[in-house]
Amino acid sequence: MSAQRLKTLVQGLIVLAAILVGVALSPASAHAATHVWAFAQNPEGTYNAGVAETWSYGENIVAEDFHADGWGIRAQLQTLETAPEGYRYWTAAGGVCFDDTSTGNNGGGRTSCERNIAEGKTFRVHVWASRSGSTKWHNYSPSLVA
Ligand SMILES: [Ca+2]
Ligand SMILES: [Ca+2]
Repeated sequence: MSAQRLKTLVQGLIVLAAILVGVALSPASAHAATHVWAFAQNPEGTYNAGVAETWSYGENIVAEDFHADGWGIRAQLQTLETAPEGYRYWTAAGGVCFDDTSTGNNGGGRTSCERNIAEGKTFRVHVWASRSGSTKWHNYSPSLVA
């Protein structure tokens, strides 16, 4: 190999290394959301009934009812699906996770529910307040990729 070709090869490797470092440090991968939550609040935003959280790794739900006000907190995961016609929609995935102020007290007042979403699927958590079959204050977290 001539000195000139060796020099060209080394320069090429330096450029390649710079590209790889750039990819590794790109903000898109460094700041991808891995944990999201949603609050069940009244429309005025003056009362926060509870929270539901989920994670992109493990996809479990943690629900917490904040007040002994007669209303419990329920939460359920939803996955983003594509209809044959091409439109997208959210659909419930897995069971409903329930917490009230007399439940989950060995977990700091929170109730954990084990869930699983298929790898690569987009999902979110739906939270709402419920009492004797009535529901209110439905809310949805930002989405995550499992
Ligand atoms: Ca409550
Ligand atoms: Ca509780």
